Amino acid sequence: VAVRKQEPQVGVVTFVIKGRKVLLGKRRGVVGNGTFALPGGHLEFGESFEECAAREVKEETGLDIEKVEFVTVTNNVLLHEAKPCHYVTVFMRSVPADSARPPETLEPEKCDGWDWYDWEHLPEPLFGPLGVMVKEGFSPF
Ligand code: 8DG
Ligand code: MG
Ligand code: MG
Repeated sequence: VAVRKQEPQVGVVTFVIKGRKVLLGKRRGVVGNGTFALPGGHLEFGESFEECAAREVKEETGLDIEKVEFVTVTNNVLLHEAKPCHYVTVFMRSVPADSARPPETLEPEKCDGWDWYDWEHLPEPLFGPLGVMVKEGFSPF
């Protein structure tokens, strides 16, 4: 059996902000199944963080975003997931280009659906890395 060397990967995830609300979706899959997380995914070769953020939000929700900016980076060693993994996660912030447009569930095998959630009343459980930040008092505003 060939054993693939495990290496850290780069995730880019985005707070899409509308007033005091953020866009979250319930994850499906081997990492963070059933938890609420930001739209995002893997940085592709040659991409800027801003490009990756906009691409992933578009692919996953159909929304276009503007004013994309870097917020913070965290190191996430997720050994207790169904598929153990290690992500350097880059958190970005943005606003929707059209605030009236509803998000679409474009990857139903990866997400149960997207919705806007008030920052003061976030759904539970949050996906591990996001939950830790929120518990520590982080705010994307
Ligand atoms: P891709 O094929 O579209 O590139 O990847 P994906 O299927 O959309 O990847 P993902 O799992 O949604 O995101 C990549 C990793 O980023 C994820 O496995 C762990 C890390 N990550 C965090 N926090 C968050 C978050 O809030 N949302 C998302 N989507 N990923 C996060 O550390
Ligand atoms: Mg993706
Ligand atoms: Mg994703």
